[in-house]
Amino acid sequence: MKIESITFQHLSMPLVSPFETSFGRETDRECILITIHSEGLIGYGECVASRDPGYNYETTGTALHILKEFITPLIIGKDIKGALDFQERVSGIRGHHLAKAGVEMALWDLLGKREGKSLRELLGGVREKVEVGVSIGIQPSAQNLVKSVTDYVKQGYARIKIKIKPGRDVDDASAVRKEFPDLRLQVDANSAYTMQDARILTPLDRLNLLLIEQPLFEDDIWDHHKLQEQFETPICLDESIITPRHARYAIEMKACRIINIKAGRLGGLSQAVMVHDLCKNVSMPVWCGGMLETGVGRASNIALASLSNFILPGDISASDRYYVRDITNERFILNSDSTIDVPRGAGLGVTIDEDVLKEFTLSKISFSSKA
Ligand code: OSB
Ligand code: MG
Repeated sequence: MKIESITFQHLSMPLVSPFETSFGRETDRECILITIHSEGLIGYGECVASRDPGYNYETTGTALHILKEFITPLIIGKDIKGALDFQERVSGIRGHHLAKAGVEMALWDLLGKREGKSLRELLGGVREKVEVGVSIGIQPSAQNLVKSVTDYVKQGYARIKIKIKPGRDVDDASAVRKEFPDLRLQVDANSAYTMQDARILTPLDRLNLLLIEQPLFEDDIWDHHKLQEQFETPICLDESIITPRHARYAIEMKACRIINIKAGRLGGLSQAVMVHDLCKNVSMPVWCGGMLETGVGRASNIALASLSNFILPGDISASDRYYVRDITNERFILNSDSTIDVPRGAGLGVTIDEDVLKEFTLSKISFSSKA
């Protein structure tokens, strides 16, 4: 695929409601839309970096820098064979996985459009609809949280994740569990605890949670192993798993029993599939995480979640849970069985609403090949 031009659009999308985690609160979500023109086709990708370096070290600012100054020169005007060829070309750039993954997504979209295959088909997905859940941010109070959970359960979500942080953990989770004794419930700490204060979380073990996500440092694997030994509830790693190699470390160290797969964090869909396969080989369940994606990244997540070892419901919700107006013409809706249909169109299977895109664009820059 000859890369004739590449465009980066820095977006700020107003969220339906603020999203608060242990590392901060967002009312508008920033991201970067990547558009690649190649041989008469247009591929779209979403870089899921946020405005602040709270989830990991990348931001929309660092991602734009890496995309413009380092990734673009390696691919513009070049004939890129596919995701692995792309990974090879950018292998000299250390880290910056969110930036790389956004471009890889656009390449998959192009590849699918060229071959007339959906991303699900290209990746080897086995499901036509995927089980989903909702990730609820920290609310003003436990009471507010229970109300929010109630609303989402009424809408049809059969799995709920709640964000926790020190001071807002056991009581919040217990309040939800009390109201919903049988709900598939999990918690996500986003690295907010040290080994010492993780002791506070011991009562969570009696709440029949699906998992406890990333309690300790974002670069830790070993202490999660020690913590897992103290808990019956599976520990799930998100932030710590940044390469297939880290997934192997976590498996070998018994640092977790479940992995949250995000293509962005791993540097691309190709790497996400590798982690999926590694986990499948050792019968470790995985699920698809989310980064409040627009319809572009959401289409990618849903296709990824159709792979066979995505056994647990993903952090993939309907479009209306995030945005009143999205940049794709297609909106994702929740089926009555808490699933979302996997897109069938070629590539990501989505098209762009140019008016909405324009409205939410903060800046735009394009590079074209000279040849
Ligand atoms: O840790 O899973 C996370 C959103 C932004 C950054 C990190 C995380 C999240 C979510 C949102 O939990 C999941 C979603 O997209 O619905
Ligand atoms: Mg997480």
